[in-house]
Amino acid sequence: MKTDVAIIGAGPAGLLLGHLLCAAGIATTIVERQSATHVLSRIRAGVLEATTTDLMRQLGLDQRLNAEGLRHEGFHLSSSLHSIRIDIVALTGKHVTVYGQTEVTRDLMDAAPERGLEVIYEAADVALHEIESNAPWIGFTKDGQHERLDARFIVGCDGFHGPSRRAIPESTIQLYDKVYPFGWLGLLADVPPCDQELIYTNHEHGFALASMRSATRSRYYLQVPLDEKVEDWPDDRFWDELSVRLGPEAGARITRGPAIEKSIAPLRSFVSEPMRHGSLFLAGDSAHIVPPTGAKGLNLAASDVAYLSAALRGFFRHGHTDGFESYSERALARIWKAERFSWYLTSLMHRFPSQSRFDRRMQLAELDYIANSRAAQTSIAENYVGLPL
Ligand code: RFL
Ligand code: PHB
Repeated sequence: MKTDVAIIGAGPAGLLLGHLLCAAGIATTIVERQSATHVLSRIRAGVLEATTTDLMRQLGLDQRLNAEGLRHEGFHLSSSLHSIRIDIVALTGKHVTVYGQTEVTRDLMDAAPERGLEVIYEAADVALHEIESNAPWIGFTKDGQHERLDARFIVGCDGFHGPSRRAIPESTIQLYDKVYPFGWLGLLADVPPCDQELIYTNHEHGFALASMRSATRSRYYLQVPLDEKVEDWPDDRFWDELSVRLGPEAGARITRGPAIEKSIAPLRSFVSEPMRHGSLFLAGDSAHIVPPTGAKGLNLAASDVAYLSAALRGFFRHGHTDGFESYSERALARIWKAERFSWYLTSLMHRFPSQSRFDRRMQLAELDYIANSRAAQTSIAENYVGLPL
């Protein structure tokens, strides 16, 4: 098999990039380890920046997003002493859209066959070869057969655990890593959300987030210790704890219902740079991870592929190499700022096991400052809606 660009991974980064390249007439094949059903069963991001919705619009794949996406004009930061509404539209002129990552992925997957984007699911043992040459290739096993996919470029969109980043010689990359001493226990339920907007709260028991997927589907998260087990959190325990952490007002508006999904995700900040080695590019979670507190992960994957698709178009249409030579630097400039914002919001809103009385007063002073400063609120809002490309 032969193609121009071979993409590893059919998450949002791989599918978005595949569609953008296909639309530019660049032959593209995606190789994915899991089945399509499995990819769609992962419940992840919920908040889309304009960068991300613009790409769906550019592809003409925004019909369902327009019909079902919820326009959010603000969100709340709260603690026992504060209830701060960040009015993102008043502060930045921009809004965000609540539309699940699962739905973005479904829209991209459904449109792939009719647009000539080939996606090979359930490909095992994916391995990268000759990435330092101009003729790299991917080896994999499909239905027990060994396959070889030749390409001009390989793009690793295979998430944090995929093989692409590991194919780059260690001596040529720098890794930056921060692991937080807690995780998020998430619950999805078909009940109306407790508020029209998202609430991020810092309670003495730990962080909680009230989010949603629609007017009838809620998504909630609780900060839990890293060794916590989902089995120890029957639905009733989750709802009880959530109503304590959200406080009497929002807590009283919670509608309880059976969990459709419940899982624990660890929190981490991670960057691997540069994001190119020879004919291999990295995009999305394969190169960087943010803790979910700023809702930046999926949106960074989208901005990476916006830069990379423009660079590859320049190469295949006009033979320009400057775009792909500067890809890593351009993408990382935006990534590091999203890393900063996600780390900042995580540090502000969580209870750390090692937190001293002084650290706690710093959180309270910061929240007090935000509550009373338009400048501080503007800084948070402009990061939340997404920095310019
Ligand atoms: P993905 O989605 O992990 O997709 C990678 C794909 O690569 C495949 N793969 C392989 N394929 C072939 N061979 C191999 N050996 C392979 N190994 C892996 C995988 O099966 C998979 O299909 O990475 P991508 O595309 O870079 O997308 C990144 C986003 O998924 C991620 O950043 C976000 O979900 C993060 N995130 C959020 N981001 C936001 O922008 N807004 C949010 O509100 C938000 N909330 C969240 C989140 C992530 C969470 N978790 C579970 C970590 C909330 C949570 C709880
Ligand atoms: C979500 O709805 O899953 C969600 C929303 C906002 C975040 C993280 C996750 O910051």
